[in-house]
Amino acid sequence: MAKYQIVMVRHGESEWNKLNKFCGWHDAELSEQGVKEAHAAGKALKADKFKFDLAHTSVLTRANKTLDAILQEIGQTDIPIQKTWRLNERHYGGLTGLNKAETAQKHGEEQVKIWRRSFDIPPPPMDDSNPHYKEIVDDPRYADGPSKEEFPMFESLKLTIQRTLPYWNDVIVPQMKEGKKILIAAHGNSLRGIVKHLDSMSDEAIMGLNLPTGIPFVYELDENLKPVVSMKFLGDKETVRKAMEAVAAQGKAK
Ligand code: DG2
Repeated sequence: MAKYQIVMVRHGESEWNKLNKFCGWHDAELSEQGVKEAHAAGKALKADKFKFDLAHTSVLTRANKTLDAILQEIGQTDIPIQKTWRLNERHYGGLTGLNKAETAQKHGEEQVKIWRRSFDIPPPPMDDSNPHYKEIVDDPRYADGPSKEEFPMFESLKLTIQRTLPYWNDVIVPQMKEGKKILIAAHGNSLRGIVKHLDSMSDEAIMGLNLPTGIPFVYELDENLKPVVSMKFLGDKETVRKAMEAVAAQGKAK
């Protein structure tokens, strides 16, 4: 029997999703379409009468603004919001700022698929020759963490999970156990990490999961935090399937 319920959503389309660029820790804004998706996500939650006690998000604008739009739509702009770098997108290292299709033309679609979806093969590291290096390492939002030692220069999904799961286990799970209704607005890969954990997906199975932007999904968990209902999207099946396929296709050479 389900004891807990939690809702997650990947942010709406960002300006860099639209340009098909590897984004990672670059702080892209939501595109116009992304703002619409975020409001539509809020409307879908409202239609299903969802209410939350608190919300978690990353420190990146695209996730923060998605959350704000949702809370506006459901009339809950007053609930506590906890922001953490641990829910950030994976750090895309030296790929940050590159166009995904052009990268596939240059290195092959197979290599881009490995960089985007393999569990433990990381992208090349970011170094100070990357035009986005300084903007990320000097960003004051990271003054309170990650520490210099933990500050990533690249992340595989495995490394992303290693910094996201402690937050899930130490912060989110205890709140759920107190009976709090929680919404998480985060990113394609930080959420894939949580999904992999909840559904005990194998390293191979997670490669096939592409999360659409701006479509909330629900988990219902039993008392041992095992899913009774997994990844139930608030959207019709066909729309969700097409949106997932479109995300997978971003790594094609065009
Ligand atoms: C995308 C995910 O992150 O890219 O960093 O480019 O969720 O913040 O838009 P998000 C990025 P893929 O892993 O799907 O290529």
